Amino acid sequence: MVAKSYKNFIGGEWKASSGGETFENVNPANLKEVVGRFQQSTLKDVNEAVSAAASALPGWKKTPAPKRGEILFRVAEHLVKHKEALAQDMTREMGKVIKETRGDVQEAIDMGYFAAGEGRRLGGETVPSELTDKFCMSVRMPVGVIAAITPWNFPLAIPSWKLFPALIAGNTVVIKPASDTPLSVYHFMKVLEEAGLPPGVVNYVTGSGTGTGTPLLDHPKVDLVSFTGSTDTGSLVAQHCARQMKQYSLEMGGKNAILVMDDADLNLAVEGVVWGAFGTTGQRCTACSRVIVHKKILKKFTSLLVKRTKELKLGDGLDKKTDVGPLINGEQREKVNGYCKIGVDEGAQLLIGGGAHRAGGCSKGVFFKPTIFGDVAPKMRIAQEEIFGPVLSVISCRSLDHGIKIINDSAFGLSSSIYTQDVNRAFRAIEFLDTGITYINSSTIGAEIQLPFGGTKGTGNGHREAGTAALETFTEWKSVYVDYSGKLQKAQIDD
Ligand code: UN1
Repeated sequence: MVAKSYKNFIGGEWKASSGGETFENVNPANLKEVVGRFQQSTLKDVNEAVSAAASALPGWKKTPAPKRGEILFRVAEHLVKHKEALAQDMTREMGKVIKETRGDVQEAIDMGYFAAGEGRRLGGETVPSELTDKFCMSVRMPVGVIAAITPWNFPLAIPSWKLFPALIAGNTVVIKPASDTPLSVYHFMKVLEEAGLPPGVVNYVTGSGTGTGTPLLDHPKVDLVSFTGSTDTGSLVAQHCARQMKQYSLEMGGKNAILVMDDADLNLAVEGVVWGAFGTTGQRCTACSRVIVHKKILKKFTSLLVKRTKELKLGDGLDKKTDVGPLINGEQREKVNGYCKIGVDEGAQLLIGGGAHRAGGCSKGVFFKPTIFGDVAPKMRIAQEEIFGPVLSVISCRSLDHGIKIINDSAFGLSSSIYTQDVNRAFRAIEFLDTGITYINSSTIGAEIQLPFGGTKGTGNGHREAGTAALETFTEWKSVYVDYSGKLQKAQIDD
């Protein structure tokens, strides 16, 4: 069967790339299945997309925010209508299990409704003036044209975290999705069109990082770049933006940890660790890749953990019985495999997994065995570097403070968790864990959209996505002073 070809969306029209080239999007559970062909966009396509976004900006900015909200509400309604079809296609292009792709679509729906409501708030401040007959307030203004560069692990949710808040605030957008998952964002564009978003408000160009992404970053009419992806690429984004003094928000890596104390409900903790480490095949920024276990329960916890991990069933994510789908592509499998070798060389003990999985119909795809290393020292590379695969390090600790210290000894600071029945320990962990998100008696994954999402240290550059915090990224403050005294009043000047 010839794979369907998908076009770019520019200025409200579906267009082939000016260069005439396309690339393949394949199913990681079966590399022979081509999910679709997408445009290899050129500098010319990018220029056209940015011009379309710039032309649409005045009209969209002028549209009252509650009206923008009504359109976004309709977008969310259409996402609800197409949820199952979107989830099925997402599993085909990305591999994660169908329950999780439904969750990914749901996260976009949640964000749509949330942002739509924000159209009737978009709050600023009114504060007193130091002078009589003078009124002071701050209002939010859009930043301008936003370039959204999105990853493959949350093919719809993460684009929605960028588009909905950007749009409600009155910005226009050009989005470039990851080349492994352009189909989910294509469907998003169809939904935006169906919901009546005016032409040019959102534009979609697919293609490679260098051929499409870099020209987009560098386009002088792009005012802000919102990026989610690897730390290496994030650093390049920052360098490119800095040259033109552009704004940028970066959401990058994690080395998230769960601390299991000696008073924890061990079965609950095992479930949380397994879900955090092997859900989405470990390919979440929030994935749990370190579990720090109190030495008193280390042996028991580890044996329960390995036992539970053995039960996980690998396979095609569309099969309802599958717990763990494939990795995204062969390159990623090489990387994960390389880290397993590093772990063995560093002297960690391989407890389960450690290599590709080809049995039981998995030979056609990019599967990897859920892997656990024991006897991991906190400074080992497998305990410090982001692997982005189903590889978990078990590290022992002596106390709460020791556990917290190990967790904080990381270049990243996205998500953390503690399992304990002791409220004092829980609050101490909330206070001292240096991460943007902390869970108590729950895994490191599963953030909800109404709270800020992001991390400290190398995870980001101080911005947060989601919640009302996202508005800080996508708006500029304007402070307004209204003097109704009818005379020249001078602030800060003594009479
Ligand atoms: C990501 O991994 O980049 O908190 C996003 C979670 C999801 C989002 C993850 N709601 O795990």
